[in-house]
Amino acid sequence: MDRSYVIEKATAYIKEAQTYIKEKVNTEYGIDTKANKDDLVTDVDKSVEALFQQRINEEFPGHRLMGEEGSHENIHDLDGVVWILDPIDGTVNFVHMGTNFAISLGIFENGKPVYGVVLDVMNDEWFTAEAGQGAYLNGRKLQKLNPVPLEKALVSFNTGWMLKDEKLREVVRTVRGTRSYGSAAIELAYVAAGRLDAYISFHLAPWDIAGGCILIEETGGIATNYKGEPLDFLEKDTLFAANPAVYKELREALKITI
Ligand code: 2AM
Ligand code: CA
Ligand code: CA
Ligand code: CA
Repeated sequence: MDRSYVIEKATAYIKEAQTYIKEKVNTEYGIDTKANKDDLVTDVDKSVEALFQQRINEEFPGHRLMGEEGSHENIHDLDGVVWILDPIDGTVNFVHMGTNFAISLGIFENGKPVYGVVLDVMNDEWFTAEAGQGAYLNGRKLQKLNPVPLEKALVSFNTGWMLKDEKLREVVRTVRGTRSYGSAAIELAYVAAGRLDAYISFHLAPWDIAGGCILIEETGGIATNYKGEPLDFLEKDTLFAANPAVYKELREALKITI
């Protein structure tokens, strides 16, 4: 695959999608629910995925798309080139807030991440990373992550998880602060950028993490499932992503053993 050409085209498609989403946000569009009443999908999510499908079919007929809004149903392996797309990550934020949502894209070749992008659409922050080339925010190179002690860490997880777990509540008392942004892709990008020191989720899909994981990798962070196993980009799973020092201390605090 001609990496720089694919990256150039991917960037153009994301820009096109960004322009489209900015036109649609704060207008009337169709909204449906999926797995439960709080699991939203809009016509805008679907149109963005369709845009990528069309562009990829035209330009890269040998590549495949694994997107949240339907195209993933055809993907059962990562052979060849696969674009793993979340057309809008943070749909609840898109609908309720009109901001704090992302387009997340990871391009994989034979199962290996080659390129990742998380675009915070309304704030125009482009987090990008090419395998082995470091990660960037709006073209500026992100620094390798420095060690942070757990007491000075900002840790992110959905507060709903905390209700179920005393160990997580204990962590809340230990760390400097907790945050929850409602977009896994943005939270991963923030860990890579050192804005957050850890992000935990108990239920994510490949398209939530495919763009962000390569950012973490390229800034020296660690991203595994909650058990500490390597991520699988074909299955839904838990996620534990962090600054390397925080990864270790936080897992000890949560008493996670494999
Ligand atoms: P989404 O907006 O693309 O659905 C919300 O905390 C984060 O979890 C978002 O990144 C959201 O992605 C993701 N998520 C994954 N599965 C979800 C589900 N079943 N319902 C709501 N959010 C989900
Ligand atoms: Ca969704
Ligand atoms: Ca998502
Ligand atoms: Ca989505």
